[in-house]
Amino acid sequence: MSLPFDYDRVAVGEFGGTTPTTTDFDHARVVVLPIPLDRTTSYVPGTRNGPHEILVASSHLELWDEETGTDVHSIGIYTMPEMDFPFESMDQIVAEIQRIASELIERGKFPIVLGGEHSITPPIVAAAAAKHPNLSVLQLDAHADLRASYMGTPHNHACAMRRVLDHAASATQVGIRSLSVEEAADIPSLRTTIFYDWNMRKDPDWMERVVASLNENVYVTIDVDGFDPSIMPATGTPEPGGLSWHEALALLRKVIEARTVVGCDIVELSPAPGNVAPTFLCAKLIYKILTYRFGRDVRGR
Ligand SMILES: [Mn+2]
Repeated sequence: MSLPFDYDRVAVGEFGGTTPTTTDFDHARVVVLPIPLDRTTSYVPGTRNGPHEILVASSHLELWDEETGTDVHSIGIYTMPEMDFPFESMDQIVAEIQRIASELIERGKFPIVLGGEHSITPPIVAAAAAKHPNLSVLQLDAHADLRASYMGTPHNHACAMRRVLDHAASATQVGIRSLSVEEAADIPSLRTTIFYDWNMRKDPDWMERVVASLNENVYVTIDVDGFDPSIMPATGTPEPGGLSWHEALALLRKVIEARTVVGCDIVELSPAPGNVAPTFLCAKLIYKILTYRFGRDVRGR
């Protein structure tokens, strides 16, 4: 077994805990990559604890999915050690994330990346776009994240989707309900389709329109603040409104069935002491995504 980085770190835990079927890196179809980056968070920090807490929560998941009649865990889910950041600059961090993501994707792994702040997404998209032509990025988020620069850096989490557009062919942004005057002015010139939270549900076919906006290959980035803060209060920049659990699942299932989803990240969870529900939501969301994406392969065995 050879891992794509040589940090002398102990794994923080396996996604799903101790499952009946375990796998090693070489045989895994899915690789969970924990990236506890928490450098540019602007309001309440704490995303550095997200990956560890999601992995702990995941050990309490039931493996059976009653919606699809599937237990997807045997597809081979391998959890990497947490990434370490012995670097001064965001440029170095971004380059290291891209190097590792490239290696995972080149080896045919389906990456599930756990943040950490949203600035981890652009280098993963860069790696995915190098492998998968005409890549679209589907973002679930409260914030447009389209600033050219913020707090003195183009790698701030508030710039994540602007940087994504440096690499991806297009973006589709869902649940958006917070953006600056400058972002609003820039949007018409950017390769993005935005589904604003205030009006997206007025069309009963809005999920089909999301799917129609996406190219064949799709990378999914889920900022947990895209969810309604009544079910997701554990994030640094909450916004009222947002997606329900069932809306998010229905949308993700439609996209996964209609397009080729090549990878995914869940970012901006800032675990709240005493309230495990938001953290468990993230663990369950990942398992649901894997069920939709790979459940058919398990059932076909
Ligand atoms: Mn956000």
